[in-house]
Formats: sequence, C-alpha cells, structure tokens
Amino acid sequence: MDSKRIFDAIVVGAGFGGLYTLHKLRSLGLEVRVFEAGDGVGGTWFWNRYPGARCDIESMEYSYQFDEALQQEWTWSEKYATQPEILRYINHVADRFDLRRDIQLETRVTSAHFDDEQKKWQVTTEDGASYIARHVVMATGCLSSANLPEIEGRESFGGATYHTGLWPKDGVDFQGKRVAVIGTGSSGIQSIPLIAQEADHLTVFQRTPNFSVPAHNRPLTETEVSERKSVYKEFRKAMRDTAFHANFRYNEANALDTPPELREQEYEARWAAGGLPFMASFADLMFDAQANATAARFVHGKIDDIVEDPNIADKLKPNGVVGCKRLCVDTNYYATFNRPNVSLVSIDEQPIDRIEPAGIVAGGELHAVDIIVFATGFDAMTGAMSRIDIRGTEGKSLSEAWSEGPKTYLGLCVSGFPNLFMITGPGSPSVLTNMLPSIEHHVEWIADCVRWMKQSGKHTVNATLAAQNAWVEHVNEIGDLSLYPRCNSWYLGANVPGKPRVFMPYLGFPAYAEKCEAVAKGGYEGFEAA
Ligand code: FAD
Ligand code: N01
Repeated sequence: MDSKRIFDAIVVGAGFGGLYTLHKLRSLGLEVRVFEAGDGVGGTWFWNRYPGARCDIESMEYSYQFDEALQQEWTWSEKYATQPEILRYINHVADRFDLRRDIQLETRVTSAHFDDEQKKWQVTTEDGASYIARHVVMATGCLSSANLPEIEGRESFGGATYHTGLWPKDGVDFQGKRVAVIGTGSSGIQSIPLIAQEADHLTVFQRTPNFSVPAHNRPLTETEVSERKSVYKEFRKAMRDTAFHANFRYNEANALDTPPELREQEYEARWAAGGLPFMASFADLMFDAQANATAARFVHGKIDDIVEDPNIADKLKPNGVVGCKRLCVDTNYYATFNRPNVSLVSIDEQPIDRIEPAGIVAGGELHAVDIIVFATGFDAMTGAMSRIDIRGTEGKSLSEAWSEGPKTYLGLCVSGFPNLFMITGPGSPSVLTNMLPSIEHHVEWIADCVRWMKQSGKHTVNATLAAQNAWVEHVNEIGDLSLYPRCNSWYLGANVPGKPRVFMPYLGFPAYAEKCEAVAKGGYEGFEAA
C-alpha cells in the first residue's frame, strides 16, 4: 500500500461491516483506509473454516441488499451456504466494488487515541505505524475474538490444537486420529458430526448441553431463486418490519393460549421445516418461562427419539430456556451420538482437571487424544474492541469506561469518544437479528451522520452522557422483560471468566431502526456536535 498517513476515515476490520463501510464512505467522497488483521477479507467467514461452518440464516437473506444489481447477479446454491461459498461472495463484493485498493491486510490496529486539540484520531498499528483520521469506524465484529479457556496444562499438550474461529486455511486431517472437541455451542454442533465421520474416535466434552434444531439444508431450486429475485426488493423491505429481520413466519399466537395438540402440530411443522424459525413458533416463547418450557419439552422428546442410548439422551438434554443461548441449527448432531466412535463426557459429572501431553484428564480419567478442537466461542461483542487501546477525550480509556460492562448510545457511539462509530456494537440489536441487514443499517446511519456533519460544517459528534445513560437503562429494561438474561450465555459475557455480566444486545427491531431514524431527523438528538 502507499505510505499515506492521513485519511478522512479509518475503518478497522474487513468483514461484511468494514467492506460496506468503505464502499459507503467512499461514495461520500471520503478518503478511507481499512485495516484488517487477517491476510484476506471476509471477517467471520475468513477465520471460521472449520468443517460444517455455514450460516444459520437462509443464504438469500444472509447477504447484502444495498445494491440491487449485486443481489440479482449472485446466485446462492444452498438454503444455508457453506463458509467457502460465503467467502467467495465476500471476495466477489470486494472486487465488484473495487474495494481492495483501500484495504491494508495483515495489519492489526493496536490503539486509537483522540487528539483533543486536532479533534482527530491517531490510530496505531502493530508494526508501530501511525495514521490520522477524523472518523474511526470499528467494524471489528461481535464474534471475532477467540475465547481459549485457561485449562491447566493446555500448553503442554503433545498433539495439535485448533480453535474453530482460527481454523487453518489448509484444513485439518482427522483421518485415523483420536479427537477431542471441547464445547457444544453452534460451532461445536456444526463441526462434531463431520469430525466424527472422519476421526478414528471423537470425544465430545460438553459443559452445558444446548438446544439444537435440524437445518434440513438442501440445494436451492432455480424456481425458488428466480421467484425470490423477482420480488427481492419488496421481500427485503417486508423483512425490515420483523423482529429478527428475517423470514421466520412469525406466529402471533401465544403458546400458553394454544391447545396442546395444536401447539405440538406447530412445533412439528417448524421442526420439519428446520432452522431458526422454530423460535417464531409462538409469540411468548422468549417472554414466558412456562411457554418456553413447552418448546423445551418438545425438543427433549426429539432428543429421546433420535438418541438410542437413554443415558446419553439425558445428558444431551438442556435444562434451560430454548433460545436463551443462541439456538443451534444442525445437520445430524444428536444422531452423531449413536455412532460407535463417538463418546460424550459431561463436564458436570466429570470436570476437566487438566490437559496433559497425552490428552485431557476429566474426573480423574485420562482421555488420550491426538487433536483437541476448542469450540469454546468468543469474547463476544466487546472482545475485539477491548483488545485495542482506545482513548477518547482527555485520554479517557474505553476499557475503564466499560469496566462494569459496555455503555453506548444506540450501540453506535460511546460518550466521550467523538467520531468513533461501531458497527453492531453492544446496545444495538446486532446478534439478535440477521446480522447482514443490521450491519447495513448501521453503515447507512453512520454515513448519513458523516454527510450531515460535512453539510453543517461540524467537526465532531459526541454522544451526551445523559442520552447514553437513558439508552443503557432502556436496553436493560427491555432485556429484563425477556428470558434472555436468565442463562449463562455469551450475550451476558458469562462465558468469559471475570467479564461483567450485562445483557449486551438490544432486543427490539424494528423499533430500534425507528429510534435511530428519529435521532437523525431530530438533528442528531443526544449528540453534541461542534
Ligand atoms: P467480522 O466478520 O467478525 O469481521 C471483523 C474483522 O475485524 C475480522 O476480520 C477481524 O480480523 C478484524 N479485526 C478485529 N480486530 C481488529 C484489529 N484490532 N485490527 C485489525 N483488524 C481487526 N450471523 C448471522 O446473522 N447469520 C449467520 O448465519 C451467522 N453465522 C455465523 C457463523 C459463525 C461461525 C460465526 C462465528 C458468526 C456467525 N454470524 C452469523 C455472526 C457474524 O459474525 C456476522 O453475521 C458477520 O459476519 C459479522 O461481520 P462484521 O464485519 O461485523 O464482523
Ligand atoms: O461459541 P459458544 P460458538 N470448558 O460460546 C463451551 C455464532 N455461530 O463458537 O455453554 C468447557 O456458543 C461452552 O460451554 P457453556 C452464533 O451466534 C453461528 O459455538 O459456556 N467448555 C459452549 O458449549 C453462536 O452463538 C453458527 O457452558 C467450555 C462452547 O464452549 C456464536 O457464533 C456457527 C469452556 C462455546 O459455545 C458462538 O458460537 C458458529 C471451558 N472452559 C457460530 N469455555 C451458525 O450455525 C467455553 N466452553 C450460523
């Protein structure tokens, strides 16, 4: 790249968020540089190359909609696209919009400091270079900071270890190997069935069982693709008025007001259709524990039907609330435990004592393995930003400002950090939605704000503390109406030891988009512009 050091905007991250931000800010005439730690674009889909990695929102919805020609010309092959196909799509977008010339790969941002006098940001990268920009956009991802558990002896292991979110490009050969997978979230549940097919023996270490529904993935037919494309714009617009920003066929009825036979029929139909729309079976599922228990009993019944050994079936049954942790979407997950080469270690009963050169010791028993796969998730929503030394006005550190949990205005900005924007930050709906439209919504809001600043001769926008406090209170109030805060999920930071427990996403599309629009129309209410 050229040696230019001064830009209008610096974007951190070249996933879906960073790429669209670059395109959009460029269209305003801004000079933009994107810094990306990886050696390719794609973010999530660049890093998560584990076997079975796919989207769990249907491909024709889990894609950009900002450009009609793009969505007409790209054809997805399957209902849920694989990681390689999604990565091909992202690369296509990077080429199609000539984005690469402003993306600096293999460049990790280590700090971003606001200069109170210049009213600009100084951004430093790992190689010690410094750059200046008026605006900084953190497109660093909600699920981009791998969480490797501190298990005693981890470094002493004699075989190979992998984290699903840092998977090697050349893949991993499991043939003839004894493999351990630690973790049974979405990444574990997607990869376990495929690793089991290849490995000599697979031992799954499960700390908390998770609810999973079948994907029923399949190729898309030409007819359904062309039918959707013929109304793509209208379809996308209709999705914007839904809670998850996706075609979940929401049922307005409550589970508890529905007679048991009809309730079962609804669950059966959703199970047969597959995927996350299971959560839209009834309107009260995430708001009433008794309603949710009807869904939990249904899934327990399915686990009993699929898993032959009743003892193993019981271990696989989650106790908690369906959807309280992100519902998993699988292909043959529960059936994998019928295979003779798969065993399940429930960490509840046999806690992991340590890792030794030969394998994992749990409950005093050594499980000798050649490979350990950590499907242990991410320091979600705040992890990537916390790893950067971010300092706002008067040198105030973001880590300190967030020491009791992240506080933001609209999940877009933080008070005291002028012109620093986040894509799908904590306090926005982000991970509780189809993230592609949520990303596009944020990018477009930020671009509108930057355009407004240019037009009105403003150099900085800074969220007021009062607006931020009111927003944080509102996010908590709404979260508390639901069952989400009731379980140990990464939504709350519960998966990372020592992380403050705060329900981080905002539950509330489409009201959220209306609020953001009202803020902008009201002359950026809740912001001080100077
Ligand atoms: P990311 O794609 O995470 O990109 C962030 C980028 O920032 C990364 O490339 C990272 O290297 C870079 N970065 C971070 N810190 C720095 C730094 N300091 N310096 C330089 N670069 C940095 N969402 C859905 O809605 N539907 C799905 O089906 C779905 N499936 C998923 C499957 C997996 C396996 C995972 C992990 C997540 C999935 N998600 C899904 C969520 C997914 O993260 C988002 O949909 C989306 O891809 C996020 O895009 P992004 O650009 O915001 O962040
Ligand atoms: O991570 P997770 P993930 N010892 O945090 C366990 C998206 N995604 O990578 O539940 C032992 O969900 C942990 O146990 P517990 C999606 O949004 C989507 O799977 O904390 N175990 C859990 O079982 C998803 O929600 C797809 O008790 C430990 C697992 O590791 C998000 O990314 C695919 C442990 C981590 O599960 C994260 O998913 C993949 C320890 N010390 C990801 N620490 C799709 O399907 C953690 N665990 C589209």
